[in-house]
Amino acid sequence: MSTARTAASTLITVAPTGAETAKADVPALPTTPEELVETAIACEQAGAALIHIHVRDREHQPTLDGAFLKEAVDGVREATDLIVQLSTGGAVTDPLAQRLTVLDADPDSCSLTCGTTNFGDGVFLNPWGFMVDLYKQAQEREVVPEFELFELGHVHALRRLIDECGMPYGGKVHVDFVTGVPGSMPGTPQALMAGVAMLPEEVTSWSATGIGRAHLPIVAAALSAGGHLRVGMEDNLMYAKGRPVEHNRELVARAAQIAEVMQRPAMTTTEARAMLAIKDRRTR
Ligand code: KMH
Ligand code: ZN
Repeated sequence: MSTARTAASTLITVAPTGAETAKADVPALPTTPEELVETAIACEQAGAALIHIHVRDREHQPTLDGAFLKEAVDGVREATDLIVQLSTGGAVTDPLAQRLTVLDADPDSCSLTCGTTNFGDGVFLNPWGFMVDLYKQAQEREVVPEFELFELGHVHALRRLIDECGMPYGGKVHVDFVTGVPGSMPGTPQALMAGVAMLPEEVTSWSATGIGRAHLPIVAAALSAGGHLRVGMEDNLMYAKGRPVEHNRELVARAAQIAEVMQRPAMTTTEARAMLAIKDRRTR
């Protein structure tokens, strides 16, 4: 593992909503534009520097409709200094062609999953041609991709992507290990460290998230190994045993607290923008 990748501070990404949880089951999930912006403001104050957004429609259903995406990007950008990242993964039922339209909403960053994976009872499709099309579109539009790695094979696919398509806009390569999805890479420090050991030299920073009960072990493992953190209700709905998350801010605040104790305090949005080479699209 390269020590050059270990930052003095910690990028905290918040993934507040996701596409899998129903609002009816978890009323605290931010699904309206107002709730999303309120969440973004609170999470920035608690230590987040990047927000990974999945948008819901007025019935609280996941959507990739361009108008809803643009509303979310503009709303969060106006109210905060957070790096605005749109999910291009959407829900497992979203067609690939529609997932390729996400960058029309002009985000700062986009997720780019490096291969197909089991996703609970479903399959999260990311064929090679889709990855290449999305990557080239991100390069052309100067959007910084975050490479999502659910499997060790995805690390190898990232190597192939860089070899065949070159470096991302800005010249930085940031990856996020998504661990603990049922049927995919387990949420264990051992699996995470295997992935970190395989990262291409071009990778300049990495973060990790653990789904469900893998949440805290992965926070601790990532911080110990020089990685950054992703937290939020997309990945984890329980703050502690028997205690549901009431607001995404709680997960961000706890991550910031642990990072502080580990002498790697939460990164400012300015530091995060520099680390990821984000193009400045802010209007205020
Ligand atoms: N909702 C999952 C099927 C991403 O945002 O790019 C995919 C996902 C990854 O959440
Ligand atoms: Zn996502």
